Amino acid sequence: MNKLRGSGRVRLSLWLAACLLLQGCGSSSAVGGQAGSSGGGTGASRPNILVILVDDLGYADLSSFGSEINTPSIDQLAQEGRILTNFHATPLCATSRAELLTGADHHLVGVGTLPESSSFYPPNDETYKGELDGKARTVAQLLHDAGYHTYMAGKWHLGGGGPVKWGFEQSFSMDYTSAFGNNYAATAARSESAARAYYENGVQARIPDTFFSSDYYVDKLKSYIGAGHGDGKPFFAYLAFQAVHFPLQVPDAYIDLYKGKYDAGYQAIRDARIARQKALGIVPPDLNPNPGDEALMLRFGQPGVLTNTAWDQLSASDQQSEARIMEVFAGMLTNLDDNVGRLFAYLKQIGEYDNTLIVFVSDNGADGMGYGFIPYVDGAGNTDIDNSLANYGRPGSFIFRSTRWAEAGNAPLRLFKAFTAEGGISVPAIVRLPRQGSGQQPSAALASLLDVVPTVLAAAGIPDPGAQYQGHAVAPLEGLSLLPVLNGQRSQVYGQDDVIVDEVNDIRYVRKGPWKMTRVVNYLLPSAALLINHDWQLYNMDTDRGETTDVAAQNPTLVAELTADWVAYVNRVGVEQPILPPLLTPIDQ
Ligand SMILES: [Ca+2]
Repeated sequence: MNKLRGSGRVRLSLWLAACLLLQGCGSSSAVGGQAGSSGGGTGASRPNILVILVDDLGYADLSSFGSEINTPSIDQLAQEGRILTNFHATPLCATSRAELLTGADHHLVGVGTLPESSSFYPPNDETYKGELDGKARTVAQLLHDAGYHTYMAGKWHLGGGGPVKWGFEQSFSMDYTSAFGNNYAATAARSESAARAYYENGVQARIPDTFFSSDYYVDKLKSYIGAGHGDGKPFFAYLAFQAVHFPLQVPDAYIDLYKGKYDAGYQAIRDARIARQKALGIVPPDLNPNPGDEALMLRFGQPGVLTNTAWDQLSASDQQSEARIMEVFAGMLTNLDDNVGRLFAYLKQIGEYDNTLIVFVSDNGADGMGYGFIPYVDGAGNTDIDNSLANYGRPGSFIFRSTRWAEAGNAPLRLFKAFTAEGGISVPAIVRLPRQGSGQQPSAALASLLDVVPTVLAAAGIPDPGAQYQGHAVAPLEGLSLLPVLNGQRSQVYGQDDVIVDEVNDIRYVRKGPWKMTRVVNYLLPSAALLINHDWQLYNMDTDRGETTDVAAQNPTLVAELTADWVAYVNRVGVEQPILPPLLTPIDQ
């Protein structure tokens, strides 16, 4: 057992403050629309539905979105289907999963905040427990009722008794409230502190010593699909990878695939991604990238650099560490892609691939904080993590991308996960319709996770289920089906007067037409009051998706209008102010 170097008390307090505010404190720590004409159907022709959710995958991390990382199976999906370049999630994990599965605003289904930050809200406040509540109704329940098999493998993070309580007839999941965990099986020789329990169909499961999360989840999903295959029922399968959330880990077969690829540093990688994005049509050729030099966020985790430092200002050893972290990340993503390919190959083998609607999406932008988080096994700052350079990505390590790598992950957008800047909420999204074999040009239609359930139901031929379920009131669907856009019948999902609003832990934004009003707060300010009173910023998304020029001061009438939209949202969904503890000054100031 190693004691981490540095100021354990302050580091621990920072971690506690940040993770309580944001997300991701594991319990093992001692400190605790309208349907289009095609795609729908009834009876035997009903399509299977596969939703693949990646955790913390950035806007620019897939090669089809401009990355240098090899993701050929996902790229093939994009070539057959359609890339959505203007697709939005919430800025954090659980809130996005609530919207993906229920089609309702996350506040209205018990997930106003994450399970980890429910303590910032009054006890027993149903809106803020961070778990699906009695107002929730999942797409799995609706599809199961309609005669679908329903399967899930992966990260749940919505509490509420887990997938077995929410319409999944077969499920394998990491414990129901955890945001992350060791991707390997914990053994006496490996890290116990990041280990999680796993549950299969509601019963705690024993995982093999050979467990690696992405490999195992796909194996499980294949076994579920195979067991139900041939009885005439279509399936709904939800594959929710732990990858590529921290800890960044990958089996040895992938760990050196990208050796030396990141030695040129953050800016070179980010610039190259932006150039490819423009060539691929992911972003307009005249887009002005966010400069990516904001000092809003200091990263305080180890290993890795502690600030928003430029590459050439890093020490040689920090460069070596940072490059290795990104090599591991890239290998982890290629492993995930290989697993996606294995699942596709299996669906083709059993003759089901062509009749499957496939939705691929991330739950939020690339993570750039790390939360200063190292799992501790006792209250004295002791850990069993081995973060020696040679062990990065291997069992027992616990590493994360730094701020600068996250900016590259979200190129050309501003900031990263946990912000309502575009880098936190713009996510890669790909949809392949059943029998679609030749892709279309990327769609820039504004869309969000709230649109997935309406799209799935429309494809399955299930009418809008309204605001009642099994005799009680539930939150109705809020989004629209994407099928008209995916079918090429329409170019936009939403009109210029439609308003889209979100809030998590007092982080917020309002979208209407080309306008986006948002607040970018610094969680590490010493005073929580500064966090709450931060000013709105205003950007024109049509001309400035890089969020480079705040035009709020020049548009007071517009700010007032969007503020009224915000207040209406607060009243509609019951937004409450979090009760924030005093935050601490970063350790390197
Ligand atoms: Ca996430």
